[in-house]
Amino acid sequence: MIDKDLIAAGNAAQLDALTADYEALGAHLARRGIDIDAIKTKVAAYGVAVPSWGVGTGGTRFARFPGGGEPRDIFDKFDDCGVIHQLTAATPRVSLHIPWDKAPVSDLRAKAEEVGLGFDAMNSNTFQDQPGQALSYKYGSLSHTDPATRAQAVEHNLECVEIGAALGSKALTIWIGDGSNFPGQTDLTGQFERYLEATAQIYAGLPADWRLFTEHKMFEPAFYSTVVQDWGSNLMIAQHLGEKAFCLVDLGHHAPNVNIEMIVARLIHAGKLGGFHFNDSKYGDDDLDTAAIAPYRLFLVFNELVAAEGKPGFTPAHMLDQSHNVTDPIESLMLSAVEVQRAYAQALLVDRAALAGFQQENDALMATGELKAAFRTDVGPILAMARFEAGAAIDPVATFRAAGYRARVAAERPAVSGAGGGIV
Ligand SMILES: [Mn+2]
Repeated sequence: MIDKDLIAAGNAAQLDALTADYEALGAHLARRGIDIDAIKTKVAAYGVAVPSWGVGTGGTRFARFPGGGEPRDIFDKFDDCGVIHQLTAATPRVSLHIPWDKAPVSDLRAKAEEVGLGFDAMNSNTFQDQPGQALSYKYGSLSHTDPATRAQAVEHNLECVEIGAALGSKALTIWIGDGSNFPGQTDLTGQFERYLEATAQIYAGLPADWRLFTEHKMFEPAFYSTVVQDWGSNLMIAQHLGEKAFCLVDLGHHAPNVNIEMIVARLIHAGKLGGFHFNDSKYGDDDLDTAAIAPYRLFLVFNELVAAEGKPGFTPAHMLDQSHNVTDPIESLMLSAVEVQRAYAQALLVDRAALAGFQQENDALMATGELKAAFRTDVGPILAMARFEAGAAIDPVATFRAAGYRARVAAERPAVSGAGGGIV
């Protein structure tokens, strides 16, 4: 972890400037009828989960260039995730991936407690074969034509639930690579029905207070069709399974230019929005850093979420899901967590009564201007002040670099190669 004195020293050097910026922004927001401290309180209570696989250097479908000091196992990953939360106070939970993160439950619990983190949704893996696995997922898992292969995939998911229940997780996220690469390769209807039947068996094994998240994805690794291709298929699945089943929206899993905030609105209407995998994309499932490409789109998603705040049972799960090829994963994840917080804070600034009035009067110009006014407000001082008051770093990246953490773990952790990327 990072030395507390180092964080304090960095903060002390920046506190006067931050205080001046915060007060200036507070005066500006007060003129708009907004209490800056109320926004700060909501931001401080907001958290986004970090995926365990995100702290390793990811890669593309073509290659992986390992970075220094990459985590060797889940315990190293917990250390890295602990640093992210220590410096941002924005990532209180880690999302585990089985089997990549498999370890004795008591050891996992002890490590999480040591670094001050909780457990978010569990992630199963039937999109690749593991050593010693009896039946291959080459031609599918939960939707495979062979009943024994489907049963194996169901069994794996139930094991993930069992491990998660022992850890204190409350959700299972399923993403499968099932689909087809050629027209005619599969019976599109039969494959979907086999998936529904298998997933219902997983659903039946969920503890009473758990949620099941299914994640749609338009393409990759199957390039002609995927079983859970889009939010429509996903909604059918959630409605078929029952009240504990919800749809998970990964921002990169749609066709270019798809209106994701409208999908979010529709899933909210249906009571089936389970949560998010935040990342950004230019072309496909690029898994770029959140808000690196389209920060306004992220804001518009949060605009829908803030509008739905307070609805009964509306508690979507928020997680980052990125692949870091050319940056330090810890730095990317810290900044991405801050970007998600930023979109949330900006969305909180929208005058919802004014917006509703403009919409009612069909005043498109003023309505869109209301959103732009919120988006263009620099809420950075609110986020930094929330971090400072939580004992985190006013400038997380500068503090991380000053601490020399990467060099330190690089000396302890031997260089690793290929395995365990993770673009889902
Ligand atoms: Mn994802």
